[in-house]
Amino acid sequence: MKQHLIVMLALLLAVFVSGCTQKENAPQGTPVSPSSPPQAAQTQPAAPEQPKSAGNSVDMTASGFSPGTLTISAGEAVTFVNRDSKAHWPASAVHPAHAAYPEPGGCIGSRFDACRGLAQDETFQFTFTHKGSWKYHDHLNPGVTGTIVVS
Ligand SMILES: [Cu+2]
Repeated sequence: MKQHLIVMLALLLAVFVSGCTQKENAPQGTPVSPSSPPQAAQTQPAAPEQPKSAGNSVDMTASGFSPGTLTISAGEAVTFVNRDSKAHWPASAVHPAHAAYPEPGGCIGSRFDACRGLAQDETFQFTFTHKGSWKYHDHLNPGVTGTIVVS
């Protein structure tokens, strides 16, 4: 009887040992996956989005608006800059109603209106959403005019 038990134990031991060896051998047979290449520079730095108004500006000087005609795309803003020592007031044509630009609001006839004289170096920015050729003037010098073409 004892012999039988010993044989059983020996068998169990043999199975146990072979199990261990198989476990140890397994990794050697499996292909080693190549380590992933190092990530090249996490992500491309996103270029900062330029404001749409970049570059669209009209200077107001003693000799009028410069440029006299400025062409932009719908949705872009234009910055009117007073480069003169005297005040200037950019506003939509036609003086005195100021209603040519078809966007209600503002102080007289449309939203395209600075609503006051701008002192030297002061600016007025307006975003044009309506396509068309929009004349404007200096409300303090109504004979001085300019045009914004919105395409
Ligand atoms: Cu006016």
